[in-house]
Amino acid sequence: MLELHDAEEIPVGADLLATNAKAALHNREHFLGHGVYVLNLMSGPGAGKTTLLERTLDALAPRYRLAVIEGDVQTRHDADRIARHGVPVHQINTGGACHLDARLVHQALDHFELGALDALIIENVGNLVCPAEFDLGEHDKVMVLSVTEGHDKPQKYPVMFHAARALLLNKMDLLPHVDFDVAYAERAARALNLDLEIFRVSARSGEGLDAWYRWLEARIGKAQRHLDH
Ligand SMILES: Nc1nc2c(ncn2[C@@H]2O[C@H](COP(=O)(O)OP(=O)(O)O)[C@@H](O)[C@H]2O)c(=O)[nH]1
Ligand SMILES: [Mg+2]
Repeated sequence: MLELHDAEEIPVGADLLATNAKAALHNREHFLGHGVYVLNLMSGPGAGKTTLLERTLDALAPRYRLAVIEGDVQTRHDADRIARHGVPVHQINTGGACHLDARLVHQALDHFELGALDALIIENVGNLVCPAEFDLGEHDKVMVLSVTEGHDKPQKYPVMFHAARALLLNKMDLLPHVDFDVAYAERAARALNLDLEIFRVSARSGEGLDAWYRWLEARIGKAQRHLDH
């Protein structure tokens, strides 16, 4: 029974990823062609992606032309939150899938004028497994892990931490109330990904966010310099 299941699943999965890789390549060509930096924001549900995004938009929107794609299984709650910050936003509902894929993102691009943007931020569906496996054509994947989720998550969900260029350790304001060993979590994450940039932040208090904004500005600047050459 198990063998039959495996034999059926593996080719389907491989085919799906190959199809996604082609669509991701196509997206990347669009992004590079228009000089727009694209970030794929990933975490488990409730880690604080939308809250961090709202603060980031307020901090960077005066200097950069930004837009957002929101991914959720259902509802447009997050798109409504983002729209209140005066930034163009499009909501994707996957209807059940636990991640965005490159084709869904490509369809969403029709709602934006890419050439008029400096950066596009994609908030992925809240999930610690699937999003990391689907390339969207983005420049960077950034992960959020909140201190309420437990410091063992890098070891339990290694693919996410391996794929990310930066990690936001969020909800630091709650640290006195939870048993979360920050040094342990950071060591475990860096064991999977030596070059991982880690920011200790609180989307509530604003702690640590300036360093995150500076990093993001540098990444946007680098993408724009590539266009100039
Ligand atoms: N205490 C605290 N709560 C936070 C922080 N960031 C987000 N939250 C709360 O966590 C919940 C989930 O946040 P949300 O941004 O919707 O998470 P998402 O599902 O990852 O987009 C909300 O109730 C937020 O107000 C933080 O830094 N500190
Ligand atoms: Mg959200």
